[in-house]
Amino acid sequence: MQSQGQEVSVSVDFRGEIVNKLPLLFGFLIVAFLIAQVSATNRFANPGFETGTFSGWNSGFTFGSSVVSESHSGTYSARINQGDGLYQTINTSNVASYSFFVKNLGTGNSLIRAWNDTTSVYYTINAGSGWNSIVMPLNSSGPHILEVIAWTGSSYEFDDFYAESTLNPPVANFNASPTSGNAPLPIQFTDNSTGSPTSWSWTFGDGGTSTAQNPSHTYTSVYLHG
Ligand SMILES: [Ca+2]
Repeated sequence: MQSQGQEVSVSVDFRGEIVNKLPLLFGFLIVAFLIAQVSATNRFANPGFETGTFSGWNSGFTFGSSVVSESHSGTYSARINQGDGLYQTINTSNVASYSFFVKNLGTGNSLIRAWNDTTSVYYTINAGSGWNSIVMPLNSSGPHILEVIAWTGSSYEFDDFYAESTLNPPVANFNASPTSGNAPLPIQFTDNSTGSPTSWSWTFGDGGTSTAQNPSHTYTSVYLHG
């Protein structure tokens, strides 16, 4: 029902992990670890609310919405009256859900409506229940429209919107060559992870670490790693 929206960056924040057991090296077992991660720089939290405005959000209806100083966290939250809504478009392919907190300010249990790319999902928010945590699954690859509407009841407050990425998480994988030899032994580690990781965290088992994608590490002495 929305024909336009602002694009914002969205976050991704997850990790995969694998343990690769190298063959016996110098007669001892060396274990190297790789954690492949996707950058978390795109995560966003209720943009605009904490500045006291709706910056970054579009209101599909013009009546009744306000940013108020009562808040779930930070300084402000968004107050939405019945029939009003908020939405924004996030142009990313790596978001599996978004989450937010909502409080029913009315006296009866009532409904909010959220959009999950293809259909509306209704959540009953009980009066007097305080802040409710909602996780809204998304079911397409994006871009996504994050949308909430105060469907029935009187008014609600919303706060702390997060886009969460668990879709297509990276799966860490790597190989190493050579896997045996005399010290000092330089070993080339090659990242074979899937899921387009943007950062890597290597632990070589002898106290050495690296954040390079394809690091070389020289084992200078025998080291036993449990
Ligand atoms: Ca807040």
